[in-house]
Amino acid sequence: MSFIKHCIFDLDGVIVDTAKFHYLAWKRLAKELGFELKPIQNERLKGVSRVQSLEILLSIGNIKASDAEKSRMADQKNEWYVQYISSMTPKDILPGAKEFILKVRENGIKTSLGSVSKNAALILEKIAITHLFDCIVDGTRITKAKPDPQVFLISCEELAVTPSESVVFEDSIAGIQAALAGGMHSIGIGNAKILSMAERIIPDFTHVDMSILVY
Ligand code: B16
Ligand code: MG
Repeated sequence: MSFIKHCIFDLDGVIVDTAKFHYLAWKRLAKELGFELKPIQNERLKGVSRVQSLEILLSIGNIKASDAEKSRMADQKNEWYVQYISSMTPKDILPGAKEFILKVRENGIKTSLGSVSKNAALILEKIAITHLFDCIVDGTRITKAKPDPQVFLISCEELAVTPSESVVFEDSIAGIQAALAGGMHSIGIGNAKILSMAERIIPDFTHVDMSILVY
């Protein structure tokens, strides 16, 4: 039996439901470009960087664009997204998530944020939980987005824990792939069919206790 020393939490879709705002903004951009972005297609955009998400969106719509046009589209999407998240408050934290993070900390386990979002600091500030993380790694600190494990490996290194002593909580396929590639344990949050490659899967943080951290 081994105990986890470090929990890494993804942000979008794990601590807050900003995944729905990303979807709304990408869907709005797709509509402007003349096609519909379906929820199942949107799964491919989750967890990957803004630039990669745009490339996937354009390939879904079969649309060619110059670098300047792509940059304008990404800026426009982010403008809409920032508008959507601007009204967030601590009430937007997903059920049980803050309580679980607090319990993890009470048990002497380190906590990190592992998000590829460049808006992560703004969101953490809005929901007032910045102080609950020993290490924050976001889109401004990485050169490679999920499924590359860099976003999770940085916190392991900074907190001097091994990947095998760490567990990643993720809602995206790319994020689970990143945890597997980095040698961390993985717990999928959400749909078991979509996240089938995760080691363990829970629907959300309600009714979860510390026993989930025993391997
Ligand atoms: P931004 P996470 C990711 O955050 C989202 O899941 C993904 O859909 C988004 O494209 C990415 O952040 C970049 O976000 O445009 O705000 O920089 O899930 O890693 O917390
Ligand atoms: Mg996510």
